[in-house]
Formats: sequence, C-alpha cells, structure tokens
Amino acid sequence: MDPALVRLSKRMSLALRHDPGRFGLAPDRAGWVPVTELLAALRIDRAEFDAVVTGNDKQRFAVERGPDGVERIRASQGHSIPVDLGLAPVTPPDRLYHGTGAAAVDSIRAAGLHRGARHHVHLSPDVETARRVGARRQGPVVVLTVDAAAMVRDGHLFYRSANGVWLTDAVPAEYLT
Ligand code: HQG
Repeated sequence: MDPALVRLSKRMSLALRHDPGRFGLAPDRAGWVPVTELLAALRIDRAEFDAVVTGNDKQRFAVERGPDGVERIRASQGHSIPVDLGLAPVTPPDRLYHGTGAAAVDSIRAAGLHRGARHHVHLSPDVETARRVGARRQGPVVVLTVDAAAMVRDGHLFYRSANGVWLTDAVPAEYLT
C-alpha cells in the first residue's frame, strides 16, 4: 500500500481502536462509527477512505449498513477501548501460532501469553502470518505454537475476528511450544 494510505490506515486504527475521543468520535458499544462522521473527523474524502478500507493488507476495517440504514465502520479487532464485538466462540484449528520478538520469549515461557493493552491475545492460523506479526518487533522473530486443541478440551474459549485473527483471553505457558 502507498505510504500515505498506510499512515491514514494507522490514524483510522487509532480513531477506531484506541483513542476515538481525540478525534471527537464516540463509537457505539460494538465499536461502530458512522462513516460520514469518520470522514469529517479525519478530514478525508471518500476516495481515500475507500482506498484504505479495500486496499488494506489485513482487511482491518469492516464497513456495513447498520439496522438504521446508516453506513458504519469499525475495526475488526485490536481494540484497547472497551467494545463488545459480539463474536460467538468458535472451535479453532488444533494448532495456532503466535509471532513475537526473541526478547519476549523467556517471559512468555514463564508467564504465558497475556493480552496486554488489547482485549485478547491475538493468534494466527498459520506460521507465515505469525512471522509477519512477530516481524513488527525488534530483533529476531520467534513463532510459538499454541496447542489450541488442548485449550479447547480444558474449557478455553476462542473467537475469530471478521478478518481471520484468532482471539482468546490468555494462553497459559503449558500450551506453548
Ligand atoms: C507480547 C497487529 C512478554 C506479545 C498484528 C506481543 C496482530 C508478552 C506483545 C495484532 C507476554 C503485545 C496483535 C508476556 C504477550 N511477556 N511479552 N507474558 N505476553 N507478550 O501488538 O499479538 O496491525 O498487543 O508476544 O497483526 O503482537 O494492529 O499483540 O509481542 O493481529 O491490525 O506482547 O496487532 O494487527 O503486542 O499483535 P500486541 P500482537 P494490526
């Protein structure tokens, strides 16, 4: 994606996931904001907006018409503001993956995966995606394997965001290799 669109995608993520108040926005309980309000708040036009939403490498944003007929947008995952995405638990594949920086691995092996500032721990369906997520960190990337089948057997719940990211509350260390 063109660097200007990447910058705009990051501003949209900030506005929809982390700090809507800074832009004068007030997402509803499920995280939706009317598209016209977002355009006005970010002072962007519809063409730029469409380019980010459709050209997004990860399909981070969902756009739809709400029950009132108003077109709305939300981030499909990754919020730190309180939102209820309304996702139903789903059975994951037997194995999921988490990419991270080598510097975090000792701590993760001791304490398991924590959600940090986000609502959930984010897991990837394949090694390649996990590697890309981990590459956002400094230094060498480590991909950890999560025994999702064992977690399901032990009663842990999993959700899948609209853009295919697997979410769970926490991954205790015993399920990681
Ligand atoms: C690490 C991007 C030490 C964890 C990606 C990660 C993803 C620990 C960091 C989405 C730890 C949190 C989420 C522990 C976890 N000790 N470090 N016990 N437990 N960590 O960004 O999974 O571009 O909140 O390994 O594609 O990296 O935003 O999570 O490195 O889907 O759409 O703490 O963000 O999506 O970092 O990435 P993050 P993440 P977007």
